[in-house]
Amino acid sequence: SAQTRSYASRAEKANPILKKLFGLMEEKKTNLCVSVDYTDPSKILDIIDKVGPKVCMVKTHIDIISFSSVDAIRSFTASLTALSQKHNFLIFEDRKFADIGSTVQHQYRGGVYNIVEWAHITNAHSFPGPGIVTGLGEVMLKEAKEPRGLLLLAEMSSAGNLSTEGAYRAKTLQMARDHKDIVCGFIAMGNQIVTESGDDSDDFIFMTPGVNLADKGDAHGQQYQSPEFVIGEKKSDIIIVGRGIIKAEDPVAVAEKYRAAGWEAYEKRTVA
Ligand code: 5BU
Repeated sequence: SAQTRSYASRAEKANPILKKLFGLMEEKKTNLCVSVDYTDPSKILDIIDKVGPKVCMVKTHIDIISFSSVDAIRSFTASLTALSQKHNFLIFEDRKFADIGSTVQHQYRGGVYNIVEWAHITNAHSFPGPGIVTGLGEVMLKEAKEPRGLLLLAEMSSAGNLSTEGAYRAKTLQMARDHKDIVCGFIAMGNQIVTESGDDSDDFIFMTPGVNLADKGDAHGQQYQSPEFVIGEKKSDIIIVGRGIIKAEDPVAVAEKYRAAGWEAYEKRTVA
C-alpha cells in the first residue's frame, strides 16, 4: 500500500497548532492519544503525570468528571495545563459540539468549563452545517490567547453510525476545506475521506478512536481495531485509546505497548 509523508515534513507548511503537534510527535516518537475517561479528578491527573511522556495528546470529557465546586474545575484545568507543559502534549476536549454557531460560542467559552481557555483542540459534529465551524472559529481566532484547532467528526467508531449515509462525509470535508484556518483535521477511521476526493490530505490530521489490542468491542456498539490497522492500513495519524490503557492493571506499561505499536506502524508506512 502507498507510503505517506512524515509528520516532520507535514509540519513545515502547517498552521501553528499542527506545526506544534507534528513537531512534538516526531520529538517524542508517539502518535498515541490517551482518553482518560475516569470520573475522579485526582485519578485523572495522577495517570496523566505517569503516561505523559508516552503520548502526544490527552483527551478529556470534562463533563464526566465529579467536581465538588467551580474552584475545583479551575484547579483541575490549571493542573492539566501544567502537566501538558511538563510532558509536552496537547489537550483535546472531546466536546462534540452540535448546535447552531451562536450557541456553541457560549458553550465553548462560557458556562463553568471555559473550554477555549485550556483545550488546545476540540471537536464538533458537522450536522448543523458550516455555521458551527465559523461560530467556534470566531472564538478560536479572536479570543484564544494561544493557537487552537478544531476537528470535525467525519466518521465515528460506533456500529450503525450515520456517517456513511448519502453525502454526509463529502459535505463534512467541504466544510473543512472551506475553513482550513479553523479546521485542522478529522475524527475519522482513516485518511480516505480526504484522499478519495483530492490531494490535500497532508493539510489535515486524522485521529481515530476505537483502538484496543485486547477487545473487539463493548456492549454498546463500540468497535475496536488495532494500531497497526488504523495507522498502517487506514493511514490515520493518531490512535485514541481509552479503556485499553486506563482499565489495564499496569496502565504505564500498556501505554508503552500502544505507543510502540502505533509508532512502528507509522515508520513502516512513511517516506521522508
Ligand atoms: P475506549 O475506552 O477506547 O472505547 O474510549 C474511546 C473514547 O473515544 C471515548 O472517550 C469516546 O467518547 C471517544 N470516541 C469514540 O469512542 N468514538 C468516536 O467515534 C468518537 C469518540 Br468521535
